[in-house]
Amino acid sequence: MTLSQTSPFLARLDVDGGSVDPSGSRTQRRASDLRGYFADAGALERAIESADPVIYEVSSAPVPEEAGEVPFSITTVLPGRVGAEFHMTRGHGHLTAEGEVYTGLSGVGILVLYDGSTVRTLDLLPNRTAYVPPGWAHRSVNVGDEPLRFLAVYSGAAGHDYERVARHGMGARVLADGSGHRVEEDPPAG
Ligand code: S6P
Ligand code: ZN
Repeated sequence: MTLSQTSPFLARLDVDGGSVDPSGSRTQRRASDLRGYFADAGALERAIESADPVIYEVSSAPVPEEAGEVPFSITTVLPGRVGAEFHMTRGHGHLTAEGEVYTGLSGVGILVLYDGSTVRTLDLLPNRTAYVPPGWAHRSVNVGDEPLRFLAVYSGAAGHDYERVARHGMGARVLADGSGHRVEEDPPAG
């Protein structure tokens, strides 16, 4: 058995600040990083021109993305919309057949899962853990008025495939509907 180069450690989850302490990296995605992801491209360009807001950020624990390791991170999706579509992550699948768990920390969200033909949605809520089976692409959407925060725990061997979602989408979009939301089919073009 290979011993990890990572020493055992205890991390503090700063839910209000959306960070893991100690933190390995913190990544911000602004509207300008998300061209091509939202249905209303015009609304996205207007958002970029006005303030280029942060849509989401990820604070990761200092765990290497290597086989055998178990990285974890807090994602914060800020509240808001681009046109009718709620703020969301880019979404990705894993490069290997590895699952993942998401545990809600604060706010109200929808986890969209897509296996290439079937769409499933799960509520992302505090004290609920959503299971992402191997082979399902996943995207998190903030449908509330507060920041959506969740803890993701995944295999260091998983890798991230952004290409498939960037090209073919997630099979559905989460849109505002009155004071609530609705999930609309978004089949891949062609
Ligand atoms: C990693 C895990 C999350 C996401 C994060 C941002 O496997 O699913 O940490 O990376 O929520 O989403 P995305 O789609 O930009 O990686
Ligand atoms: Zn993932």
